[in-house]
Amino acid sequence: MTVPLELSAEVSDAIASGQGVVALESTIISHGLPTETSAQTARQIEEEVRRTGAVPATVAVVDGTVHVGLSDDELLRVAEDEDVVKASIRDLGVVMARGGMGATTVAATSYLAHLAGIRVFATGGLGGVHRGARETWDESADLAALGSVPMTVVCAGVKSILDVAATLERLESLSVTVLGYRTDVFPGFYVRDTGLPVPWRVDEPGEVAAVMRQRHRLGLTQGLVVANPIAEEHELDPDLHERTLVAGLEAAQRAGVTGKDVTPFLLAWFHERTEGASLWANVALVLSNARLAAQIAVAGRV
Ligand code: PSU
Ligand code: MN
Repeated sequence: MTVPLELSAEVSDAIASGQGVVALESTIISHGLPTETSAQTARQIEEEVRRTGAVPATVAVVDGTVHVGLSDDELLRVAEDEDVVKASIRDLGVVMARGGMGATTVAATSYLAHLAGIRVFATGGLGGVHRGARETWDESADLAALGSVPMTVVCAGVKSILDVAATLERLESLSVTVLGYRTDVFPGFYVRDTGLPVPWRVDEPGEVAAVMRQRHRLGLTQGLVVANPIAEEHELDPDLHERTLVAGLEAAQRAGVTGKDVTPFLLAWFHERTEGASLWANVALVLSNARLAAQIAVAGRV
């Protein structure tokens, strides 16, 4: 076996002994949150997983090697180094060949965590179909990865900056299972309710684990999305959200931002224009997803 993964001792022991493990992405650390606080937030997310009885496995490419489970020094570099690139699946081979630093997206993290034998992954919001995709064809590689990697991804829904209805349609086409966690409506990251129904509702982590078990028996290769709405007290005011979004989309267009830079641009726009409210919401929802993912990982132990 020559799978080029460097597992931390903690993660490797946890996988070998069947302990619950939760994969965590690193794009959110390098490109999704302001640099001043992102390392601290990344540590908090890992701590939340540990507190719930599972082992966190943050994924990133460090000096050309894929790491599953980072040391504090590595985590700090991913959070703060200027030369860390946002790495989706298409970028992995290049970053590795060049010995570079890569922060893995939902797509790349799902793929690598699956290679490592991990079954549950927590993030903030999924990528999806961008607004205006009919002209730009901008659709996140997260969708194709969800369609081909059997990973359970706990998220706060799809980022509200996207075309949520179109994203749900694509998830259906790709045969991705979508579960609403204690909700009948699909959540939209900063906001609890996008007005769109979820195909299925579950109310306990054990129900998710039961679904995972049956899907595994069938040999299904698609992903499972667990949509966990942001807590009511952390939700962004829907009016502020709408105003900020409209202005942000206009600004992105004026500045000629395209491709992989769109999502980081809009997230930074929100963090700057909402006086920290969106940042607060973002951190709160990721912590909540980390907790739920850990509960699912623990419930899914055999
Ligand atoms: N959700 C967040 N913050 C982020 C992202 C998602 O709360 O930074 C990142 C994820 O890594 C996701 C990526 O995979 O944005 C999607 O980018 P794109 O739309 O370019 O595929
Ligand atoms: Mn894109």
